[in-house]
Amino acid sequence: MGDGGHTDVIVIGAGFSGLYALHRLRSRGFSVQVLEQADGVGGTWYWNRYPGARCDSESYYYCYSFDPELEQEWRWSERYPGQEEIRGYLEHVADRYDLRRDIAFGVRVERAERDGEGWTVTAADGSSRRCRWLVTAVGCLSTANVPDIPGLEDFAGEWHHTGHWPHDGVDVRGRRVGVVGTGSTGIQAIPVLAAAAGHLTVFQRTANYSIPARNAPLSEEEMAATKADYPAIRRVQQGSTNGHPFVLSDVDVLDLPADRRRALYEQAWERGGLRFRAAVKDVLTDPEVNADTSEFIRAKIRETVHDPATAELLTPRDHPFATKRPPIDTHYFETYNRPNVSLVDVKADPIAAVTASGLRLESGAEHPLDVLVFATGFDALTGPLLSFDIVGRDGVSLRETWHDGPHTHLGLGVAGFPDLFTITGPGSPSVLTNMPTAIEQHVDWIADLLERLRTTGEVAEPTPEAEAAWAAEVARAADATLLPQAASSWYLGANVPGKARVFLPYAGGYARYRATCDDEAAAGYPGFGLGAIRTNLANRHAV
Ligand code: NA7
Repeated sequence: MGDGGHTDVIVIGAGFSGLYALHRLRSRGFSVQVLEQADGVGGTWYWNRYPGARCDSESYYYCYSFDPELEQEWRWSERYPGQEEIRGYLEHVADRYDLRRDIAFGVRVERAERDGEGWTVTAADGSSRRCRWLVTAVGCLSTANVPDIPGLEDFAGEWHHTGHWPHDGVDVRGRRVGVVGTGSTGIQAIPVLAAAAGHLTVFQRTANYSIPARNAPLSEEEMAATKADYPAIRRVQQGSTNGHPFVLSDVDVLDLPADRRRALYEQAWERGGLRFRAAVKDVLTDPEVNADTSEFIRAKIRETVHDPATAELLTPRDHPFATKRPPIDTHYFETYNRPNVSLVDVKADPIAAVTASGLRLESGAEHPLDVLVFATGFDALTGPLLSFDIVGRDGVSLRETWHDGPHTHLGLGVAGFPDLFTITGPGSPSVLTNMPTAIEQHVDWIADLLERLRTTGEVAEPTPEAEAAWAAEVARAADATLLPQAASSWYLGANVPGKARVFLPYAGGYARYRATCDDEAAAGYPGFGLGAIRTNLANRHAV
């Protein structure tokens, strides 16, 4: 196919990041083309349509903050937004800011190659487009991880990964359903599937901590109070560790007498959601505090699940609370009290094969199934960037460059890949924060840098020294927490066989990260090979 044109910027992806990048860059006078493989906007929220799909951040702050009018006009219906509502919100944003005219849907990028002073982007349909600056907005959790289990092709029933759920749903009524995986996704889907299925079998490898979400409809009064308070809410988010609008507790739980400590935990449990973690100071840095909190949650599991053997199997003992992504749920543990739900320990007796009629374990035990659901997660952070070819300066691919693990400067750019910017790339706080907050910060920062590049004609490319220093800081920040203790966590890339074990997101906190990015900009972007602006211009004139 012929030439698809030339724009200042090509943005790959039309989820939260891509939509905002288009809006922000266009408002700064750049011509922008967004390429999106789906036939609609939404990114993660376009694809993840599994039953119970819902955000763990609360709706009033899992949204854009760039336009106060948008904040005032949108009405969220529940404490946590469901998938359809988030997709509706993003469609509204696309319409409201007239974004669709610069988005090409159904275009799957296969290759992006550095080409002279710009990039050539080639799609699966053979079309190619050129730009000066390439911005990836491909998300962190968009490359499905389907385990390589022998025999899957022989399964006579239907199987689905939760991240590619059929758009017209899956009828599980009266059928025998199996779910593999008890991460955030499995924990959301299991109660909803159990309510409809004839029988649900959960194949659990690792027991997980989960906190009740306490989802509920939002009243007019609550919504009005939030809308009146938005400027203050946004200020708290900007100064926070995780981009959430709540302040972390300053109470040392271990100094409290037993009854007050218990009351603190109970109150946090009642409030529910990710606020539970925020109520326990140092829970991610102090092993003793974490052990105490973990024990509280284990006791809750025992209280909730009637059958003691099932309760024990559901009790996490191999990693501290919140060192893997902490799920939140609606009646997850209660679901195991249903007569149509059974739990199978596939750590003790691993899955050996998929057969025509179901799953077979290593012991030879057979579990007949009509529907098999893989809630087995994603090749996180690097997967989306390596799912197509990005070829930089000197013909070197990103895949080769990151063979031993990703290295970036600030999660925003990669040495050897001039004028490429990676929104929420590895090494940025991304998945450890409220994503829209992290995304807006990245896009605004990139937009400022592009304005400078447009004026000066410079090329931005991280220096190897800056990357090495940032890698050291990412490792230091992770090591200052208990996070690396969860050996099988996707934060470490450990969920994908053969993937390099590197702690992927930046755990130093959103506010600290933002300040680091601001310092980089104020210094004239030295980590991106640029100098103080006056020196550069003088050099250019001298030439
Ligand atoms: P996760 O958090 O990666 O969870 C995947 C689950 O699937 C987890 O329980 C895994 O067990 C399990 N798993 C993966 N492969 C297998 C095999 N081969 N056999 C048995 N069990 C397996 O993905 P989610 O989709 O739940 O969540 C991802 C993020 O999306 C979430 O954190 C939110 O940010 C949104 P394991 O723990 O590895 O033993």
